[in-house]
Order: sequence, then C-alpha cells, then structure tokens
Amino acid sequence: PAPRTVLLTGAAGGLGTLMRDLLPAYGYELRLLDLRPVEGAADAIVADLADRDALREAVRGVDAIIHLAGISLEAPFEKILRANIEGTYNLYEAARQEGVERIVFASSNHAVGFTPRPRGDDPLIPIDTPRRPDTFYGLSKSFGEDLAQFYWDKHGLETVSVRIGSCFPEPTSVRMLSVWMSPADGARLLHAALTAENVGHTVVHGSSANTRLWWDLTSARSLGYEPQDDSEPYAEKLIAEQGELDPENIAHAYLGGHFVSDPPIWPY
Ligand code: NAI
Ligand code: 15L
Repeated sequence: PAPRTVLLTGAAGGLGTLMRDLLPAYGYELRLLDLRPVEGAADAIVADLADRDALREAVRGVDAIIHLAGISLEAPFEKILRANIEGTYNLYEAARQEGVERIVFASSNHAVGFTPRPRGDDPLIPIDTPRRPDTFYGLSKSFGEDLAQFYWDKHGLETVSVRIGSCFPEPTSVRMLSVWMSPADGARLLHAALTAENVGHTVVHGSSANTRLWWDLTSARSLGYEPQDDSEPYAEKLIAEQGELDPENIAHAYLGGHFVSDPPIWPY
C-alpha cells in the first residue's frame, strides 16, 4: 500500500516549509520534526537529531520518512559530523528499530560537486558518476548515500537518495538555470520516491526539466517522476543581470558552483 503517514524532518527549513504546503495534496498526513519550532504547527516535534529517544518516538508508526533535517551548507567539520553524519545515522537506526520501510534522503549535488559541468555538446552527467564531494557538507551527503545503501543491503530498509540541485521558488543565478528544481516538481519527485515500488536504494538527480540541464534525469523518471517545469523563462533576465557562465572562473566550472572555490570555514 502507498505510504500515508510520513515524518518530515527539517520541517522548519526552506524546503520543509515548501513541502509541507505541497505534499498534503498528494494525500499524505505529515508528522513534522525540527530542531526549531515549526511556524504555524504547534504539534510539530521539536527535537535534535542527536536525541535518539526522541527519534524513536518520532518515527514510531509512520509509513515513511522524508529526511531533510541537517546543516544545508558548508560548516566546520565538527558541526557537520554531529548534525548530518551522526544525525542521519541516528535517524536510520531509529527507523530500523521501529520497522519503518522507506526513507527519502535529501542528498545534494555537492556529493558530486567537483564534477566538471558539461559544456557544449558534452553528454549529461550520469547518475553513477563517481562521488566528488566539494565540501565537508558534500562529504556528509556522500556518507548519507552510503549509509542508505548499507541499510538496504543489511536490513532491507529502502531509500531514495535525491541529489537535489537547487529547490527554491525561483532560480536566482545563471547556474541555477541548469540545476533548479521548482517546488512543484520537488513535491512530484518526493511523491514518486515515496510510491515507486521496489526501489532498494535508488539514487536520483533532483531537478526540473530545464533546457540547460547538466545531469541525466533517467533514474528519477524511472520512479514515475515527470517534471513539468523549466527554468528557461528566467534565463534572459538572469543572464542580462549576471552574464553567461565564465569559462575562466573556477566557481562556474563544476556542478557545485561556488562551493568548490569558497574559502574553508575555520576551524577546519
Ligand atoms: P534549511 O537549512 O533551510 O533547513 C534545514 C532544517 O534542518 C532547519 O530547519 C534546521 O533547524 C533543521 N536542523 C538542522 N540541524 C538539525 C538537527 N541537528 N536536528 C533537527 N533538525 C535540524 O535547508 P533546506 O534548504 O530546507 O534543505 C533541506 C535539506 O535538503 C537539507 O538536508 C539540505 O542539505 C538538502 N538540500 C537542499 C537543497 C535546496 O536547494 N534547498 C539542495 C540540496 C540539498
Ligand atoms: C545545497 O545543497 C544547499 O542546501 C542549497 O542551499 C543550495 O546551495 C544548493 O545546494 C545549490 O547547489 O544551489
């Protein structure tokens, strides 16, 4: 049967806020969790991913989990370790103990951020491109994907890992013309990831059907995802304001954009 009750971690964040508006239309009953109170949702669970008892209780009885909680940008290693690496482990372990059958994991393009972006007639980046994290943040997403594979192989807990491009209401940079996922397509993809059968551990790229797309959406489409949006209507204005991507600029040369060239955040 299709999952009905879904725990949404990271519900107070940008993506969580967009998705808790859009997902109920697909018939889900959402249980919300975040470190911070969730605006307009007094019944949301306020808990840290470090709190294993709270996680056991939060996952009890749900059909599936959408795991968005964590640090969503580069940060000192110790913080990434606690929130994204240990936190994701704690959530998987709680899910295993409570018998939850499926997790949709918010991975990121930054797990492969040091992959050169396609230029000209280059082929789209395939989903099995080698991992090339561009930050400790990207490394934590790489870990999350491996953790998901391990929990499938060892325990039969299914995951769809979504390497999200940029999911925001509108694209705001020339790079985002290639990697943008509209919120409506984001909800379509999460719904497909929750309902497709026999996913085992499947890794997919998460973006809209952008004219300037950099990666292959075949694996996402294999779940039943049919993107409806394209960033192209935003192209003229963004390129007029910011110029085309500069082949000489390292921050424009890789999938991960400026994450590859930003100075490290200390303590490193
Ligand atoms: P965000 O930073 O707006 O939201 C993350 C939420 O997680 C926050 O509300 C925060 O309070 C919560 N959180 C952080 N540490 C926690 C902890 N220890 N315990 C419980 N909750 C904790 O990030 P956003 O943009 O909403 O992203 C959501 C997820 O999707 C993140 O995992 C991010 O890495 C991933 N992602 C997002 C992309 C995007 O375009 N928005 C692109 C690629 C990946
Ligand atoms: C991410 O992984 C971040 O969470 C998000 O804030 C954006 O920076 C996005 O990647 C991106 O690459 O644009």
